[in-house]
Amino acid sequence: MSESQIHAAYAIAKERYAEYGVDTEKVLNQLQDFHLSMHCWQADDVKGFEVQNDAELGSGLAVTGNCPGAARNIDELRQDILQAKSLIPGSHRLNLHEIYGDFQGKRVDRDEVTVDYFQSWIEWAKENDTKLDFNSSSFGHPKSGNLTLANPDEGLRKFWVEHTKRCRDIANAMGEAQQDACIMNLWVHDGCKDVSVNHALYRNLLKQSLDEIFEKKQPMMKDCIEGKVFGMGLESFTVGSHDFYTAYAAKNGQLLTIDTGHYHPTESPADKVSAVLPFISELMLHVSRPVRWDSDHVTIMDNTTEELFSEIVRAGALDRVHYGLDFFDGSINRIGAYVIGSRAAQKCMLRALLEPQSLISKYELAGEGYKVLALVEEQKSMPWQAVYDEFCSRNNVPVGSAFIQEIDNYVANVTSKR
Ligand code: RNT
Ligand code: ZN
Repeated sequence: MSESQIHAAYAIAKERYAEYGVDTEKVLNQLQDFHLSMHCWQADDVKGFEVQNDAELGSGLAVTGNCPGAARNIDELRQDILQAKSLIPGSHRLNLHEIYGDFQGKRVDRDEVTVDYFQSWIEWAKENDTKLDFNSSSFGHPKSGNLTLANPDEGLRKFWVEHTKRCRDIANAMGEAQQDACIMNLWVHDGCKDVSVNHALYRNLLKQSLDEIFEKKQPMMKDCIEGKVFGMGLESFTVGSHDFYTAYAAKNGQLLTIDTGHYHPTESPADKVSAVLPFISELMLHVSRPVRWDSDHVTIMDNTTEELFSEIVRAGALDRVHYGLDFFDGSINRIGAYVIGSRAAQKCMLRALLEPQSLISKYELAGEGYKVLALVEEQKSMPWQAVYDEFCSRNNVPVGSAFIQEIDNYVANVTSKR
């Protein structure tokens, strides 16, 4: 499609939305202000750069697929992230896990990590106009086992408490350097494979660990806590369940992370937005795609993601949500995975923003149910895609599937040589 065709299609879309009282120029500005936190771990199948670490990923997580070209070191990962970003409209953050430190060939255990190992990331982020978010890493380590922060072995529990405290220091330093709070996510896999009777013990231990971890005030970072239904190999019980963290966050003021892959298949992550926002100040999202289980497939425009973003917009909560991605598919081109997943998330947000909310709301409050249904249905076939094309064009990134050619070139020139 030529530039003039893109603009012509947009002009028509603009008029059609205006008929419903929706200002597409305002929406384009809102979309420009919608920043994803791109997870670094799609680039290398969650391996990270620890020198000592040849442990399996484990801890309830699994990556499948062996598409060639994965990033093998920090330089390759940075190059891949920049390549992906060049194909995604807008400006986006980068979400690092602790295992992605710049360890320079040194063995640094998880309870020894300091901001020194993230200095080069802070500089890289500044040079590339990118803000950083952060995660403590409890998986893929000889001490990971089935229990970390909820471990009855005091030595092991303290090891992971120390790790997580240090991660908060690092996140705070990142926040200071970028003059914008760094969002640090805490997820631990702790759970049981089979029938177990000490659930209360584990949950009290997790609470105790969290109390210790969050004791220190860290003004330039925000803590978020992420629950889950189950992990592979830990199918029967999860210490940090959604209820546990919702209660903890509501009581203690942390952010709650909603990972779209972490609920029962018929449970709606979208429905949680308006349920928890009266009690929880802000949310972090992990936008993912569970296929039959928490498989972390690449985000697409599915009902879950569309409904989730619509609920955020309808709740007037755009400024109370942080939008992290969390998928890792090793079976397809990894840059392609970033571009498809990020664009899909943006499209879901765009459609949510284009909804003529005040009109529909008026009908609903007047008891005119069929009009609500009619308008919500009608939105599905409105020309939102012309608005997205215009957004890509204004951001100087390929429109539509034209990014495929760019990725092919990158494979030919870069990743095929790895
Ligand atoms: C695991 C959680 C967690 C991880 C990342 C790597 O089920 O979703 O967020 O995917 O931290
Ligand atoms: Zn997650």
